[in-house]
Amino acid sequence: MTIYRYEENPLITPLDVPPLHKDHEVIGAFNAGVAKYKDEILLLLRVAERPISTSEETIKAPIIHPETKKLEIITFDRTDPQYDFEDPRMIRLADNLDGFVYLTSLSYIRIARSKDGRQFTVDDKAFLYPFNEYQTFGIEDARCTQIGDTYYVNFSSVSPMGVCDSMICTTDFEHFEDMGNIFAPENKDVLLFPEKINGKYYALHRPSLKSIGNYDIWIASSPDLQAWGNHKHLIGIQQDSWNSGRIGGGLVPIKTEKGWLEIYHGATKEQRYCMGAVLLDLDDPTKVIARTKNPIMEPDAEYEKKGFFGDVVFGCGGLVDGDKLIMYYGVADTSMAGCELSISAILEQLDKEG
Ligand code: MAN
Repeated sequence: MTIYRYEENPLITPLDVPPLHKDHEVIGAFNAGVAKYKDEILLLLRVAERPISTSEETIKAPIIHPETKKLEIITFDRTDPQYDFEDPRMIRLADNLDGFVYLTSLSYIRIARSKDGRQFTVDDKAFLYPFNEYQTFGIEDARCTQIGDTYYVNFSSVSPMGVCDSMICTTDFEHFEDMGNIFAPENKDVLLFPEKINGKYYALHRPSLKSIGNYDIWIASSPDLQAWGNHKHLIGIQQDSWNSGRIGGGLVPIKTEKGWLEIYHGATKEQRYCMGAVLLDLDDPTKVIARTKNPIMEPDAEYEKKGFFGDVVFGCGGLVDGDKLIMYYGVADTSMAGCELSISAILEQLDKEG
């Protein structure tokens, strides 16, 4: 697959984003949802801020207090044997690595705007800042679907109650209407199809199973974008491959002559993240027509391999211009990059490998 990565990459780095909180540093501006609004391209950035560390011996975890709604910092002693500090993204219980305790940064959604798609200016304020008790650990990884004049934004709400999927809608990217949590924990990577199909809305979602089953992609439908049902397993992880650990929806599905083209992410058990493609039936997107065996994109450039959490390409949105897919994607849980791919080339790969 020929991928044209922009010369300006990474397009937005943490250095381009001044922190909103005093004594904090921005460690990530990544995994952005994408929207075309008026004459601008908007990236709905996930901005991660962490308290600046003042000592090597401690590590700090930021949370929004559920009652006071104020930012609080909890300090851990790095030598405390109760905890595991191996994963830079979180603090876990040493005797139960699945037992999640705190995140080391707080994420929220901030908008970056561009006229040419390469030079972006980041807003001074947040667009979506934790606003309820499901978001005390932050808001992450937005996907944005335009239906008519309304933009629906799906994102992960993270709190000690789990990671659930919430939705807001907006018509101006200034104000929004809260549409609540549409998928219960643990679930991530929710995105809406851009139109009704046979009278129903469709969404992809990714339940994160803890007892039986894998981190696979599911599909659900809804008459009104609120009540989601008819859940079906869409595609699963593949053993011994680039997507053996987990998969999840990536870009808003693209309507092509051959079917709905979904570009999704997949990771190995060691958490190397690539992008793959799956083609779904135009009239019934619960039917899979083809799926690429090999990824369409792998971490390759230096900025994709090295960062806060390296070896990650993570696309949450794109723009279509004829045969050209402009994909904006998070790199190494740190920055944003842009690239262009040919839609017909992706469809050819699906034809060959599917
Ligand atoms: C994983 C990673 C983190 C994220 C948490 C909570 O550990 O995706 O970046 O903050 O989950 O969603």
